[in-house]
Amino acid sequence: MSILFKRITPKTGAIVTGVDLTKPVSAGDLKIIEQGLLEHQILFFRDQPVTPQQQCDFARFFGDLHIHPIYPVLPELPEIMVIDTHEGFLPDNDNWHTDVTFSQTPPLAGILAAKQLPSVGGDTLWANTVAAYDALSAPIQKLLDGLTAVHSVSKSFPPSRWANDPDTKERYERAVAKHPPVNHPVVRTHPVTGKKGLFVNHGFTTRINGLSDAESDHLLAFLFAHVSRPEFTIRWNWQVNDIAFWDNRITQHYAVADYLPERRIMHRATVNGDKPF
Ligand SMILES: O=C(O)CCC(=O)C(=O)O
Ligand SMILES: [Fe+2]
Repeated sequence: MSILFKRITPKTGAIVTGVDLTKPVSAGDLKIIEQGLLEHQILFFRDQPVTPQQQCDFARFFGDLHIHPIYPVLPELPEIMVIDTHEGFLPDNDNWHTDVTFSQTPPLAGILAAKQLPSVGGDTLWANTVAAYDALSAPIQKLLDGLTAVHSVSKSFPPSRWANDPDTKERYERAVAKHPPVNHPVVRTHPVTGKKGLFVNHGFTTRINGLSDAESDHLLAFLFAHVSRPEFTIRWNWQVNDIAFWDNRITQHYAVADYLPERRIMHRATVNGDKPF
């Protein structure tokens, strides 16, 4: 078997064939996949019924794994975050975001496996933030290049959802205390490819530093809308045992919440990343 990448759009996303993630993947194949991720930003693998342990083993080749401080995780393997959404646990990823940008060192990548799906719906979209940055005019790129913005955990994880429930309150309050708002560059340089991507997201970014409130609000609103233009995005219609692997440094994603009252279960392994520059 040799690994092949089939593009989904000209710049973003590819389907990978010729690899079985339920078996140890050779060092050579892992390198090919890593290169593919840099080229395509988001990779999709079909028919990969991985166990949580196999998912972690695959993810670990790319770096140490992150344990989410708020979201539910598997008790026996906390490196697996569980997104089990239904009428009793409502989806909250239906906004454009880059994962965990409330951290000083947001994740390098997310690896998401579809475990249980609604009969229809529950797609996920990804946006290529390099393509979005490249499409801006030179004067706007120049303006953004020197700016930083504030990212806050409570924008996507509000106390109204997490601090009122006695089951989640204590862990939530510890997470918020440990993660005060952080500053990141508005335009991030990819540490491997050197490409620049927009690094503000609707999920966590609250303010652009050095601007008035009105300037920050309007500029952020423009950038959030810009990054989600169809030209920079792909939409994935999941099958059970699909895996998506995205470069979290230069993408955003949006989980479409159109399937209630049906249930949807996803497992995510998350690879730690570096401080953005
Ligand atoms: O459930 C999904 O499709 C994506 C959820 C999400 O935002 C994530 O896994 O980081
Ligand atoms: Fe996410």
